Amino acid sequence: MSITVDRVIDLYNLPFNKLIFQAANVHQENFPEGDIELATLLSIKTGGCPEDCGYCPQAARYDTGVKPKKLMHIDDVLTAAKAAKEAGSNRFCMGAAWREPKNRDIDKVAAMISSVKALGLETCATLGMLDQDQAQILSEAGLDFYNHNLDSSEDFYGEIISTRTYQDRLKTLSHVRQSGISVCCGGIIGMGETRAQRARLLITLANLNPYPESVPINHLVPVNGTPLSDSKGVDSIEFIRTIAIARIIMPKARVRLSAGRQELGKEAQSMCFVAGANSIFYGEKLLTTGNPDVKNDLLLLKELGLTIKKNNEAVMVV
Ligand code: SAM
Ligand code: DTB
Ligand code: SF4
Repeated sequence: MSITVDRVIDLYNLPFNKLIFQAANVHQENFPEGDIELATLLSIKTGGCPEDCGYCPQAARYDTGVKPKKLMHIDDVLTAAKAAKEAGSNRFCMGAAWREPKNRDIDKVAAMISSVKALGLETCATLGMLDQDQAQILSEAGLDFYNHNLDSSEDFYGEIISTRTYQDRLKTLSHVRQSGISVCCGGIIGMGETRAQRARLLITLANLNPYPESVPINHLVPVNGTPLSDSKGVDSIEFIRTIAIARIIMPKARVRLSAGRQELGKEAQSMCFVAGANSIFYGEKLLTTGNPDVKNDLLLLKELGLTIKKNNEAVMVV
């Protein structure tokens, strides 16, 4: 049965306590271990992107101070992946500032994926739009997840991106799904959208058939030089509500508390975990912007008595 706007708006309008209680129950039923998944990001190709995504520090057309860098050498990617594993990460996500990869890039990234997987890490990549053949090659290389976000609801999308359509994004998601790779797809909150538009993003995600296995909920990181640098974001309570609703309407997804954790503080992050977030980006850098340091993240998880996912088991943070 598809989820309706009215149902999601009703959830947003619940008293905060009731919403969080409902979300925490759904979380407990579907993830009895309650473990947190740690995913480390690496920007394997940085900046110089031809797209015009209004939030993005890597778009060539905005003066953000990001220095463009060519595709990394596989040895350097493996060094970073080993360090991530050593630090306790479970998943390694390789991101490239491309509109879409060229076929020769796909072969290089496929080699990186196989080697990262051989280290015993889950693999994820986010490389822009993919055609069916490219998705197939990545799948055969051992790619576990492909990240491609819808970013916003369809009716707000045109205000932030003009160089690729919502339909283009849905098409890539369908190629990923067809190739047998698990889907990682979410969006950004705090770009100036209304609550109804946030609700419509969540509904579109939940009504993908099946819904994504991983749902990153990013809080906009406002970057100087981008059109959204002065965006006022959203209040942390609205952000926590959004996480709770994602948990309720996509009960079995890993809901990732993604970009913007530095601004959230430990209490708001803890509320996100109570509301059903069970994954974070782990490591001092996202792609080009900062992320809380590993030491503080482990301290927070320990303080909360939360376990982390390691080789499909929940283990205590030491
Ligand atoms: N170029 C590829 C693409 O767009 O699909 C992959 C990399 S792109 C940086 C991945 C995602 O990062 C975007 O879809 C967006 O959701 C997120 N992102 C980028 N800049 C952000 C920002 N300033 N704040 C929050 N999320 C951001
Ligand atoms: C996602 O949803 N968020 C991550 C990941 N998928 C690739 C990226 C966040 C990027 C934040 C801005 C930056 O560091 O460049
Ligand atoms: Fe390019 Fe991706 Fe940034 Fe858009 S989000 S400008 S496609 S790197």
